[in-house]
Amino acid sequence: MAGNAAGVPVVADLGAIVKWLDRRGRLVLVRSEVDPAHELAGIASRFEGGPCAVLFERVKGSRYPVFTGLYWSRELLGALFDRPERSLPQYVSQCIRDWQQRPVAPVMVDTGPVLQVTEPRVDLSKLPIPVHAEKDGGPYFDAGVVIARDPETGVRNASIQRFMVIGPDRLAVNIDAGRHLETYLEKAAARGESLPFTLNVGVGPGLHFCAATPAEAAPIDTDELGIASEFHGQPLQLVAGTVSPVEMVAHAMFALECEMIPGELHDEGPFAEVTGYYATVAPRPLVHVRRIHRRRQPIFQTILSGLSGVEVFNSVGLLGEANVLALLQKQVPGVTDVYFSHGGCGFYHAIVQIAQKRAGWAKQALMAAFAAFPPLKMVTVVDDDVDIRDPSEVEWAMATRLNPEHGILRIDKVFGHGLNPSFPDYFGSKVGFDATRPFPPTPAYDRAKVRAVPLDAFDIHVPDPAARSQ
Ligand SMILES: Cc1cc2nc3c(=O)[nH]c(=O)nc-3n(C[C@H](O)[C@H](O)[C@H](O)COP(=O)(O)O)c2cc1C
Ligand SMILES: [Mn+2]
Repeated sequence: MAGNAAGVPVVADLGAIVKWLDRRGRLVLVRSEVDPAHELAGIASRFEGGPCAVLFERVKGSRYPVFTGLYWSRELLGALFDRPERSLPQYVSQCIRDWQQRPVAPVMVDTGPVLQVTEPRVDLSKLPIPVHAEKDGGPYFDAGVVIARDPETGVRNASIQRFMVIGPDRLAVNIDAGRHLETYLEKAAARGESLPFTLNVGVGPGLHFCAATPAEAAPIDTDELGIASEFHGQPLQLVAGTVSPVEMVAHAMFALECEMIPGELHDEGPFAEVTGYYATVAPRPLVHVRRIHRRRQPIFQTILSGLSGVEVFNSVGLLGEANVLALLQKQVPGVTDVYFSHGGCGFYHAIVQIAQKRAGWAKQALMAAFAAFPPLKMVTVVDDDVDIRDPSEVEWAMATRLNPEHGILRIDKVFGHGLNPSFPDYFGSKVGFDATRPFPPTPAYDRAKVRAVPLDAFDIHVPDPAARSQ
C-alpha cells in the first residue's frame, strides 16, 4: 500500500489510516458530542463487526477525537492490507517467519509526530479515555502498546495490557501470568530497581500485531519490535524517551513515559473482557505516568472488548491463529488451515483443517495445537472438505465423524487462560475433538455434492419478496 508524504506506509500511521478509511467510505463519523463514559461504547457497539470503523469527533471533556473499530472486521483489515481476509493468518505468519529468519531492527530517529507537543503537566483527565461497560471500574487504556526493556539483558519487549485510570498521573495495570512484562517486573524487583516503560497509544495494525505476537513465536530473548518492520515494509521508527531509558513510537498519537515500582499495587477492575465476563477486582501493579507526549492533533484509540469481543478476537485471535498455523504446518503433515472461532472468544477454541495423509495425524494435530498456544481450551480437527469458518459445518463434522470412544482427548489439571472462568487461577481442563473421518477414507464418509450449474443459462422467474408480505 502507498505511503504518506513522509514516506511512512499508511498501515504505520493511524492518522493516515483514518483518512484512508474516510476516503473509502469505511468511516462512520459521530459528529454530536458524546460522553466517553458509557455513551461512546454504547454507540460504537451498534457498528461493531460491520464494514466501517467509527470516529467520535467531539468527546465531552476533551479536545481530542476517539477512534474505534479497526479490528472488528477481518474484511476491513484485509482491505487495509490489500489482500483477501481469508489469507490474513497466512500473511501474518509469513511476516513473523520473515522476522524470525532475518529481523529488520527498528531505527532511531531524532524526532517524530509524537514529539510535536510535550504536556507541561501530566493530567490524564484531559484525555478522552472511555469507560466501556456498565460495571467497568473506570476509564481504560486498552489499545496502547507497551515498550519495555529486560532489566538484565536490555532486550526490548512489546505487548498490550489494559490500564485503568486511578488518578491524574496514575494507572493500574493487568499483567497476565506468563507475560514478558511480568518477568521484567520480577527481574526489576530482584535488582531493587523500578521498571520504566512507554505506553504508545494510537498506532497502526503492524505494531499492534507485533505487540500481540505470542511468546511462543517471539521468545523473551528476542526484540519483537522488529515484527512491525515486516508489516510496514521498512524499519519501525522510534524516538528516545525524554525521562526514561525506553523508546517511544515516532508515529504514535500519544506516548506516555511511565514507571512501575515493584511492590506498589492498587485495585484494578472490573473490566468487561473479551470473554463476555467481567475481569475481577484485585490489587495489581500501580503505574506512575511521568510525562505525556502527543501529536498536535492526536486521535485517541480504544478497542471495544467486552461487548461481542470481536475486536479483540481479531486482534489477538488472528495472531494466535497465525502462530498455530505456522507451527502445525511445520510439525503435522497435511494441516491446511486454522481458525480460532468467534464463539470460542477468539482464542479458546481452534478449528484445525487437515488433509489426512496417515491415520493418527489428526490426533497429533490436537496435541501440537495445545502445545503451540497455551490459552486454548478446545481444539477440533476436521477434514479438508469442511469449512472451518462455518460453525454449522464444524458441528456437522462432529455430529457425523467424531467417534466419542476414541476421538476425544481430555487433558486435566493444566495451565490455561486466567480470564476464562473455567480456569480459576489459570488451572483447569482442556478437551480436543478429532472430528475427521476414519483413514483411509471409505465411501460411507463421502460428502454428497450437486453439480455447479450457471443460473444465467436458464430462464428462471423468482417472485418479488414484497409480494409475499401481505
Ligand atoms: C486489545 C488487547 C488487550 C489485551 N489486554 C491484555 C491485558 O490486559 N493483560 C495482558 O497481560 N495481556 C493482554 N493482552 C495480550 C497480550 O498483549 C499479548 O498476549 C502479548 O503477546 C503479550 O506479550 P508478551 O508475549 O511479550 O508477554 C491484550 C491483547 C490485546 C490485543
Ligand atoms: Mn514478548
